Amino acid sequence: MTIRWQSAVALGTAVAAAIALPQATNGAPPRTDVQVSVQPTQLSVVGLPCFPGNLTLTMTNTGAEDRYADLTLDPRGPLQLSRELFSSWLPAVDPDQPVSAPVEVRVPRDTQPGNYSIELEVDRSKVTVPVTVNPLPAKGPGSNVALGEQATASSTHGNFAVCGGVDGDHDSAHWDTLTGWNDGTRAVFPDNYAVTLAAPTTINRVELYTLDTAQWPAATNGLRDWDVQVRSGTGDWQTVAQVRGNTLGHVVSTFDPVQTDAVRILCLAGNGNTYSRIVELEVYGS
Ligand SMILES: [Ca+2]
Repeated sequence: MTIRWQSAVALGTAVAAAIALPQATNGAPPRTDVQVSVQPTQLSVVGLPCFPGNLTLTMTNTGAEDRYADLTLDPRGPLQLSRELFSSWLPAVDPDQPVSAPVEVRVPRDTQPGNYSIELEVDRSKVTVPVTVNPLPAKGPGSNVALGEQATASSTHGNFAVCGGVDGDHDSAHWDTLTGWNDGTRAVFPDNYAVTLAAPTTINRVELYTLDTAQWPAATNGLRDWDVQVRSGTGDWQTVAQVRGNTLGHVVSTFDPVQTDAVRILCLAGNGNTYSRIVELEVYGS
């Protein structure tokens, strides 16, 4: 069964945001004039490479003196952070001027599901961000084996995320929320978008969703010509299906069963001759 957007959200992203103030330790008043907030205040992640959790850290100097501050992040258990230190100069200005930085949270595929945390600390004042690691989605026969796996691309437009094409959301209506992949070389082809599978898998079908809305129809904005390719044991890419002259938002390519550890879309042309746009790439076995 395809995992759709709602469950993908539950797997990969998080709950409502709020402000977390530094807590006093040992009953003493807070020792810091740096206010820390984290959005969201807790995370839910899964051990798939393209489903990282994302936090935004914010420090605000609420005191009267300019200062420098170090926010340290201590991941507990198997959590892997894109940074474990956020340092910033914090001028004392009125109104207060918050300074923010993103943090990506990943867990290895074999992580034991359960509850973990990230401990944040500034001036010995601490904030705890609870992190729930969810079980991996079942990828049995008939499921989309590309879901959440590592995506790579020849280029990616700065407003987009390369993982958007394997995030479980194939609805073009969500395009503005960056749930798809858009290449970064306007009017230059070919481009390519690839996903590495968790293990060698026998597949026989690829479903590609390209941009297709009332405002941005596939016939003028979607992908037009592409090859579906699989990676061979020697690392070469072999074409297993070709699509030419497409004007639809959803195209199914079937081919003889082949075992492979990666699938690639070689994008040869886009309608409107602008960009390669993939809302979702799905890969299935027989
Ligand atoms: Ca998507």
